[in-house]
Amino acid sequence: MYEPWSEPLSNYPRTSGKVREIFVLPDDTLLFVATDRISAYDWILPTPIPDKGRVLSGLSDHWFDHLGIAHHRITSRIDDIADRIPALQRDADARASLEGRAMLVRKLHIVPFECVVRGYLSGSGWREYKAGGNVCGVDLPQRLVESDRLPEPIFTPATKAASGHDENVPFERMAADLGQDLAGRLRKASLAIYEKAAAMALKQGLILADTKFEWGLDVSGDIVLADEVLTPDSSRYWDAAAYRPGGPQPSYDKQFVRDWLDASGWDHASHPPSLPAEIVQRTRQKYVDAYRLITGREFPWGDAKHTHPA
Ligand code: Q0N
Repeated sequence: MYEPWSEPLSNYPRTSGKVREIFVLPDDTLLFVATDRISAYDWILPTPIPDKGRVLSGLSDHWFDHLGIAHHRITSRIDDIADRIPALQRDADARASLEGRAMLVRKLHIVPFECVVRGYLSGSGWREYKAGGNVCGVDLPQRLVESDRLPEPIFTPATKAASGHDENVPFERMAADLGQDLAGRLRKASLAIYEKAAAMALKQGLILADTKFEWGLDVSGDIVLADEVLTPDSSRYWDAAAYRPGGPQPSYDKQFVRDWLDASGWDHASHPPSLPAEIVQRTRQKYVDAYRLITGREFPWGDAKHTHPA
């Protein structure tokens, strides 16, 4: 995929994630770029989903605007970003391709735990519960079924595995590493944000089953919300009208992709196949729908050129 923003940023140190790029600017701020790459079954698919990065970046912006909590964003405005990057001032194509998907953020000391909050029993939480009746040391009632709502949201931290899957750990492990005070502040703030976001999502017909926060510390030692927040990539959103506990729930955003891959005969071991245009467009529409439901606003990067492919 050709990305016009890549060349003008090529002089800055870069860290590539699965679906995003982070550049370190000379003033030690970071430029986050949310790409249109999509993952499924731990693979990056060869076919991007147009505007996926803008949807996710716009959702992070929305939550940073409304959560009322300290966060790492400095600006998402492309003109403010270009003010700090000389090569962008001379390259309108690069600016256009970055707009809506780039966020300038403060460099923080990132806390080396994923701060996961679960309101429902799914994914690794369900697997742990089935095996041992608890999740990250939190005891749960007996006879819960997959995707059940929990009696109350639980905090289930995980360590960041360098490659592959994060490892769920007891809160006591996090507290031993970080200190009781910091671990307690992170748990309290993570649970509070989840509660607020889940209530807002439910009013719009979406269940926020779980979500993963990444926190940093500023120079004063205050906790600051980092990374992307409450996006479909960092969270499980389910359609409330279709919710049926007792089995896995369809993923709001990626279900067309997973269903098509399942039917394609792909073995999950070799490189994944390209997606057909129809699957791409239906998946894009799910992301755009999620943006509208969650923010209450239309996605500002229109549909026309995508819903009627040439
Ligand atoms: C940062 N990532 C990738 C670990 C890494 N505000 C920040 N300051 C300094 N560093 C980072 C941020 C942010 N956000 C974030 N790398 C550096 C995100 N994660 C993904 C999961 O594992």
